[in-house]
Amino acid sequence: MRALIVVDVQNDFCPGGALAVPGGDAVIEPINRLASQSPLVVATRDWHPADHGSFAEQGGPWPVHCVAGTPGAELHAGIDPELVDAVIDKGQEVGQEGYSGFEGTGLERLLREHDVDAVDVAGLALDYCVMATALDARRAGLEVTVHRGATRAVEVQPGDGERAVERLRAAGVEVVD
Ligand code: VGL
Ligand code: ZN
Repeated sequence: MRALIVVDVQNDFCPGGALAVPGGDAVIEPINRLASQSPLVVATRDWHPADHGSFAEQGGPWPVHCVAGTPGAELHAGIDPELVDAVIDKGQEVGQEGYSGFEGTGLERLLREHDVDAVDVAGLALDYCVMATALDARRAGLEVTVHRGATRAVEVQPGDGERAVERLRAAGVEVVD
């Protein structure tokens, strides 16, 4: 059985959000298309406490973003909620980055319960949470396909998106357009 993992398509990662990924909202249409063809769709949310260690005011690298329960942490309204079967929140521990949807969550168990052996991965951001989630899916022994056209990279450093693709391929992840 296949599943689609929709990574962090939240208001704060889309244009106008606190940690906007350039062109972040361009992933919505292709994701809805993938989701409409997928038997199981799991959406992850970055879901941080207000004093999360990744925030600049705590000495971390990022502006405050995706604080649990705030509008910025909601899934973008363009993602068709009818197509989403489950939502997995991550990054809830102050001291854990929580880039991967598998880190400290019930995602692996959920996939096993549904006999998932292959996952499609899309969403935001390619060079952080999409990459970390896809790499962990490989480590969990799943067949993994990242749909690049349904992702966008933050590119803190130019080229980070391309480097993420190289790392993914080196780990045995299939990266398609
Ligand atoms: C993400 C930076 C900080 C992501 C999450 O979803 O890629 N990036 N938190
Ligand atoms: Zn975060």
